[in-house]
Amino acid sequence: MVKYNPQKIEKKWQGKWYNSNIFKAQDFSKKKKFYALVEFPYPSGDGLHVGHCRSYTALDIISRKKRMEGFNVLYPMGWDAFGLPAENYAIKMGIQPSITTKKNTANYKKQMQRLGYSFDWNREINTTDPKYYQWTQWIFLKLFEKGLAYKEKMAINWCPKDKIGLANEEVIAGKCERCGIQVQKKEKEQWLIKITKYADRLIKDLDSVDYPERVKIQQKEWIGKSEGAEIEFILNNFKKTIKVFTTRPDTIFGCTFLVLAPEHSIIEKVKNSILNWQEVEQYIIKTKDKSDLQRQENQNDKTGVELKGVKAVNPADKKEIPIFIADYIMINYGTGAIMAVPADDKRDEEFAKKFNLPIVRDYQRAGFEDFGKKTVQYKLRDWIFSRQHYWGEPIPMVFCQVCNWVPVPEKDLPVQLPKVKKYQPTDTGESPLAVMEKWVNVKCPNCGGVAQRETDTMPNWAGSNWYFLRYTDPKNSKKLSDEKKLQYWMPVDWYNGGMEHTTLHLLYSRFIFKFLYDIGAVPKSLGFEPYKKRTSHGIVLGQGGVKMSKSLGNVVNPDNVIKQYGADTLRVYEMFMGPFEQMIPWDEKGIIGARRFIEKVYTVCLKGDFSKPNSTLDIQINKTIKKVGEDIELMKFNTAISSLMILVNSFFEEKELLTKENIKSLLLILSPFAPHLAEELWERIGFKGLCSNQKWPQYNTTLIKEEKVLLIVQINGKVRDKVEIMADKNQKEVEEIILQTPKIKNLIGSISIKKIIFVPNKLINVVL
Ligand code: ANZ
Ligand code: ZN
Repeated sequence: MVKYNPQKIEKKWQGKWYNSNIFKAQDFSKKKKFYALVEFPYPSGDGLHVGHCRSYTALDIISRKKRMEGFNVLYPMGWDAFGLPAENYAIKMGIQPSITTKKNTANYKKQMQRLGYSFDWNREINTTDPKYYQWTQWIFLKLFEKGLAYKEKMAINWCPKDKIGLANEEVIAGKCERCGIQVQKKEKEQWLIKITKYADRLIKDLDSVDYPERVKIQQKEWIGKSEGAEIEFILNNFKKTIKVFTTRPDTIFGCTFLVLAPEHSIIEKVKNSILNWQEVEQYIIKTKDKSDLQRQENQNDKTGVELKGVKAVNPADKKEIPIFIADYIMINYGTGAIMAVPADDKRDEEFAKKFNLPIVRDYQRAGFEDFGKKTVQYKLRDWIFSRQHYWGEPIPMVFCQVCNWVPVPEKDLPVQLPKVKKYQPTDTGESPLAVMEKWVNVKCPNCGGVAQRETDTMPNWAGSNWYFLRYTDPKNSKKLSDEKKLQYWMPVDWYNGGMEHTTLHLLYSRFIFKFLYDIGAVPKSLGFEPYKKRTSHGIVLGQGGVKMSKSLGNVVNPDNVIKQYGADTLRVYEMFMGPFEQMIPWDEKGIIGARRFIEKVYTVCLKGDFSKPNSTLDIQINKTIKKVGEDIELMKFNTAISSLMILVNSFFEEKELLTKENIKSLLLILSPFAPHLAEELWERIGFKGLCSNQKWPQYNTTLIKEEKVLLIVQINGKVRDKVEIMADKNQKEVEEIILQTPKIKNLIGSISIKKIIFVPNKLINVVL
């Protein structure tokens, strides 16, 4: 027998698959469609990560099974290629980001093909391709046209060393992600997108999708809808009022002072009456250096300054109360001002204690609407859409002294990103594009006068907002995608991606889809949600359970694993390493185990002589077909593989009784996991066609009639109950059942369980 040689086998089958285009998704096929999506990667210089492989392998298995079940599957891949690393590399090495991107994407593609993924490469997209970002820009124009994109002066995160504006996600614990220096706040005009207008729909429509509960909760908390009231407090001696936002208007009689965010605009207006202005100004300046996170974290040690000489009147009891500024109040939530009720609010209580302010405990409760105007507040902010970076989509807007901001006419899209010599940001914090006079100076599209292009570019998220639509029609030059093709392919049936994108990409793209729906750019019949089902994989940690990172030198490169063990081994290992949604450390021993399993399959299939076609394995095979099929749908890949392992062990024991049909069944259900091996054995044993093109096997229901067993339940060795359960349940499943029965629940009460002894199909003993 020829030794198992994955390098040879895998290359051979990848060639056959990709040359014969068997993973091509057919537009308008009569078959039922299935759209499987994984988050497309940023092609970094480091290449594919074993963490990527977990997500891609999982949906590859699902896609392969769905094809075998007769679906017309769309499983596409592309590149989310704008972003900081390519720009940083350009700054360091002087190499055009477009050149590094090209090199990196080619490498990623090669790596993915080496893993045998069944992507339809005809539909490859790249967010940095002008033919793609033309439509990203088009969406921006539509947002502007509908009043959902606007420019406003805002405090942004500013790195004084790199002279660059940073997105929140680029600020790590208050420091610049690039150089580690303390980030400051700087006022800058920014483009914002009114995602807040969609806040309610983004909450409500979650009811109609199949997402993990924790994803729904995280999105709802992030949007942070809170119903409350706005109450006006009159400033004595001024013709002015301060509005506060409160969720507890009933506590107004307990309000003994007001607190404003240090940035509150009233301060400037009453400045001349503030007796301790110097002290107040000092505090305002100090606050500027703190990030929102630091302000919210530093909750135990409250700081603040009274605005001496200015007082407010509590509208409930008409008493005069002092006003403070303090950094625990955020300017961009509610009205940026609160009525402090130290008796009922912890933060206010701490503040009152520190500043010796009265705490009134037994006060009269007000009715919810006695002083209030009802309002709704959201934690969600409008989305800052400007970056002072080079490597992003140019924002297609022109500034004219006469006409103000004018959109670039649609026919002039794309606004191409010009090549620049220097990628360094400028001293003023403008993007590197600002110094490209030739590019910047244009005629006003409206009046023909002198005008300048917007030099800010879009954030990373812009290209991924709508990429799933482009896969349905990747080469369309007239529209972002053809209506009929959208109609056929959308919505995405199954989308897998990281938990870290729950409040970023996943929320942004749901919003943009709703917007495109509203303007009729996607067919109305599709409904409001782009993704029917969302799942999340747990990240892969380094050996020993620490995060994989370059500095620790524990990053596993899939290329090396493939070289040493083969792609099928890597695929099987990544799916076997643990429950899919859990974080799992990499384990070299586990890889070896996966390789042994693959070799066992190889040996048992080729050694069978099929001389005594008299199998006793039919029941187990049918059970395994059922189990593997169901487990794939539930993403219980690890238990699917373990039942395949058990089956292969039985094959070994019954070697001389194996039939060709037995082997055939095994190869069919193995092929989504280890597709190269399955193809090779399929061919060598003499079956016709490609294994990947076969029908998913049906199991024979009469053969696997579920048996029931009577299980004895003991506590501390004493028989306490007998329960009838399905045969072959594992310990965890049985525990779940018996610990829920009232009898056992009562007997255990709050006593802690020391251990559980389990004899399959017979007995479970709970030791307290
Ligand atoms: C009086 C009060 C009494 C409050 C009480 C709470 C409890 P959520 O639920 O998160 O919306 N608040 C309002 N604006 C704020 C801001 N800009 N920065 C910091 N805190 C702010 O919280 C709303 C409550 O948070 C509001 O209700 C206000 O304090 C505070 F027993 O008003 B409350
Ligand atoms: Zn003009």
